Amino acid sequence: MITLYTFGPGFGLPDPSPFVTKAEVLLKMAGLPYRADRSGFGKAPKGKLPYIVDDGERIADSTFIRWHLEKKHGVDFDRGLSAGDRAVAWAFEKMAEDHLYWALLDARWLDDANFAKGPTAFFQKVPAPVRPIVVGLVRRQVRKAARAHGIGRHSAAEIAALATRSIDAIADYLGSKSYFMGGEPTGTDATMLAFVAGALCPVFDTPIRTAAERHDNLKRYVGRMAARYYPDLGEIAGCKAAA
Ligand SMILES: N[C@@H](CCC(=O)N[C@@H](CS)C(=O)NCC(=O)O)C(=O)O
Repeated sequence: MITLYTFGPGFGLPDPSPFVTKAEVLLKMAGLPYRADRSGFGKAPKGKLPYIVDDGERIADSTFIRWHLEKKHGVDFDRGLSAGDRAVAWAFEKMAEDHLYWALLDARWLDDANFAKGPTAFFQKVPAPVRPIVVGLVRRQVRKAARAHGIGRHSAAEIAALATRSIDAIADYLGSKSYFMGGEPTGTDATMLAFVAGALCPVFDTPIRTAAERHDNLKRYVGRMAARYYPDLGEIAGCKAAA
């Protein structure tokens, strides 16, 4: 049985981490039995979640998890897609993971009001007397990482403009299709659900959410994906599960 290391559901999302959500949806798409374990962060091979343990083998990073499932378990998440479609899918995926993600991180962690409504909960287990110090340290690390990435060098308005462009691109490409690449789900839907739901998350007040809420097709898409992969949750990011 595969073990998927997660943070656990939060903020109305299957997991606060879009990368964990992506990995979980891929496991669900593959139809492979797995169990979720919330105790793995301290032992994460790359210091990040998700990672999986499959038959004693540890695989870290959602993309390497995908490739592992494809190779070891013979899954083709993109079956039916042409080489050109696979290229488009990859490009959208990386836009979400390496661009939109940073705008979401900035909005959740570096905006004081959003931080207080969300990530602050991750520190509940830290003893109260040292909590403000730990919180300050971690937020400084996030700020430093965002600066190193580059997004952290922009103004709030500039970050909002970049993120909005990505959200609009996702909505425009999805268009009236049921799933991102067509009538049936493919691997990229795992990523798109994770990031679109993250953008729509009603816990946080962000320009990214405002941009996503302008697109009814994105809300319906999250509801459709919720119905298919998380029927037990009933809704994701406030979007009711509906086929
Ligand atoms: N490229 C990685 C990214 C994973 C990632 O950034 N995970 C974040 C949560 S969204 C994390 O664990 N961060 C903890 C940290 O950096 O200390 C993947 O695709 O899995």
